[in-house]
Amino acid sequence: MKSQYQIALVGNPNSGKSSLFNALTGLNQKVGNFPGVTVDKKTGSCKISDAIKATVIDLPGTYSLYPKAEDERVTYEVLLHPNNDERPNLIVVIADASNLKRNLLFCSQIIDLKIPVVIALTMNDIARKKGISIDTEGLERLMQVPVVSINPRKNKGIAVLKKKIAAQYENTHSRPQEDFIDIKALTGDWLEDVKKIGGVESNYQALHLACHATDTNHLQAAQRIQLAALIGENHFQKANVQANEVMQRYQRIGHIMQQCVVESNPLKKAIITDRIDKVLLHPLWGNIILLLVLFIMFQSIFWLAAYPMDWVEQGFSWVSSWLGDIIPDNWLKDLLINGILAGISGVAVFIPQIMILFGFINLLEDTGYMARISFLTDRLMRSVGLNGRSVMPLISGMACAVPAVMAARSIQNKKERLITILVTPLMSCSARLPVYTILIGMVIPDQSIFIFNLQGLVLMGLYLLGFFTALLVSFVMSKMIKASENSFFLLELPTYRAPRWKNIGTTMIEKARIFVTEAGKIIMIISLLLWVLASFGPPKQMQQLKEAYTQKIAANPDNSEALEQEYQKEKLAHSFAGILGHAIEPGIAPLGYDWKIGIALITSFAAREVFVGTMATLYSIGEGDTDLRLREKMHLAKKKDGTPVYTLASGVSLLIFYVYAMQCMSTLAVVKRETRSWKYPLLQFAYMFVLAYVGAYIAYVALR
Ligand SMILES: Nc1nc2c(ncn2[C@@H]2O[C@H](COP(=O)(O)OP(=O)(O)OP(=O)(O)O)[C@@H](O)[C@H]2O)c(=O)[nH]1
Ligand SMILES: [Mg+2]
Repeated sequence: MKSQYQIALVGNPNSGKSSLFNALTGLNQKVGNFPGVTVDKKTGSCKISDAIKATVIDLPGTYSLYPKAEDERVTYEVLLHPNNDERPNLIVVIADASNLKRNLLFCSQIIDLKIPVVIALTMNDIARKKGISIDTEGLERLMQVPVVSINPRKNKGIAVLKKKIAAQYENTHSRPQEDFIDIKALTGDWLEDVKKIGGVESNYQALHLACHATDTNHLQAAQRIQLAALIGENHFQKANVQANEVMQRYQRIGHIMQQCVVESNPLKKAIITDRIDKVLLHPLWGNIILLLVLFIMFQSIFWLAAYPMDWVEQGFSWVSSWLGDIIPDNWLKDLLINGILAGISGVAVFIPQIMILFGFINLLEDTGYMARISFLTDRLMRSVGLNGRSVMPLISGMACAVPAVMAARSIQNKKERLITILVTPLMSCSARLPVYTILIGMVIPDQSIFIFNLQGLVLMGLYLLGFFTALLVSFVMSKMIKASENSFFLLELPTYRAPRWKNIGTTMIEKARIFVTEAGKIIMIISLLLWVLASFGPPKQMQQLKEAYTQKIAANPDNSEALEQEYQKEKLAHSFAGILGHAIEPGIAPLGYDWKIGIALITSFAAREVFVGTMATLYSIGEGDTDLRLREKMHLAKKKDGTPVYTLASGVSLLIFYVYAMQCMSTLAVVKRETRSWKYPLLQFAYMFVLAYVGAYIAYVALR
């Protein structure tokens, strides 16, 4: 890889880096209209010209080369780590033309690294609306690097950008000889010694080495000692130097702006975004609208999805009875219909809901409303020890906790980041949706209150329960964890944009595909395993059971059908799965669950959506009747004493268990990676389990 030409895309957050990355590579890196969408690096390849094939790397946005949050650190490492595999041969700095001054500050810092640079100006359309016009040629001359206007959202200007990149490639020395500002004057001549010790070429890189001498991990111990001595001798004041650096850069940028940027009466051009924000960020109306938006989202997950869900369900039950007719009776048929098909249909039903959920979240992100939610909720978040920025992980946690936990990287304060990571899995993710839906469908009556669907309201209640518990747990944790850092909330509010429906459509389909294949894989494996465990048992007992029922049926041939069903049930109860379920029954009986639910609880510790697959398999093996739908079979299920298994009490208790329990290996793994310790995932698992058990118990006792 290293021999290849490497191009890094860097720039301020939300400037369009990932959009450009997608335009260059044809990949589908996540794009969203708020700062902090990308939190990790991602590479792809791109043909720049006939001669050049390059590796392009998309990076998290950063405001300066002094990293404050974890995502900024990722970029910092790529650009400044001297012997890094990803160290670029060329940097494309993406600069937001509607916010040029601040973006040029970062450009100037990158230029001083003395790696060849091309500046790509994005958001020219927005700049134009604001009445800003930019003389790109003048800018090119004054910044002394190539500048090109592009619109990666619309795929415009990409060819010109490629040409400029190719020109840089052919003439790699066309970078400014002099620093943008006099860096050596900021520190003193000893910077030359820093360069020698660190083995770096540019003054600016040396300055960074001096600033990070103690906390950087790419220096040898000897180098570190030498640097520390040098810094001490010369009374190097990091903060002062940094402040001076930024001031001097802004001074020069001010001159450049005067020469090549014209703003026509900026006051008159209040753009639409400001007008919309007057309403959406209004202390009263803003919050009412926020609640309304969320409310519509939950109602539509239930309402809108109901029709396509019905079609999927009917389709599967049709396929399975058709297969039942054409395949001769044998164990393979049983495995196919009761094992595999039952498991798949169990999840496939939920595709419409998953798509609607992801579509909605995508809409919030794409329009720029997500950043407003963050702004509106900052006060609330702060009162429980979190930060307005925590809202983005929390909301994307409604889709899936894994990327959500990673999204917490953009939170600067370490304590707030940690707490956000610990509570994010309390947000109900899409994998819980199938469990919620099936249980709600069974124990909550399908009726309306005013114009609202009761089942939809309960669904929303479960999401709210998860959310408010997350706040409560944060509050408790913030009192327990000590922190010395200051907390502040700074978030740039992006311009509103019309959603790109095509993109939202693609995301919805893509997420559905991932859900089906990823969840499908786990469910398939577990269903197969479960089918084996549920179909076989200790041979001796199974044989006895078989003989007993053969005799019963022979003695009572009129009743053979009912007896056959009873036999199937007994067989399941005595199978290996049955034995396992019965073994844990005493532990879960106080919550109102039977042994079949016990099996589902065990299998869904790998991933929650397995619950439905497990139920589907258990009930099709135990009942043998393929015409009834899963929900109906579960509805008819009885305990030993003849009372129904799924009552309001046990149903709600189970719902609450699923709201709280940490049943997801992938999330635990990502928490381990992000916190770099086993302590936190274990803590998380434990506290969530306690919440789940106690919550479920209270619900069962209260409703019984
Ligand atoms: N109007 C307009 N919108 C653009 C342009 N380029 C990108 N966008 C939009 O700007 C938003 C941010 O784009 P991203 O590509 O996610 O930005 P990013 O720099 O990767 O952002 P982070 O990963 O958060 O740092 C998206 O809504 C894009 O559709 C442009 O030239 N004009
Ligand atoms: Mg990005």
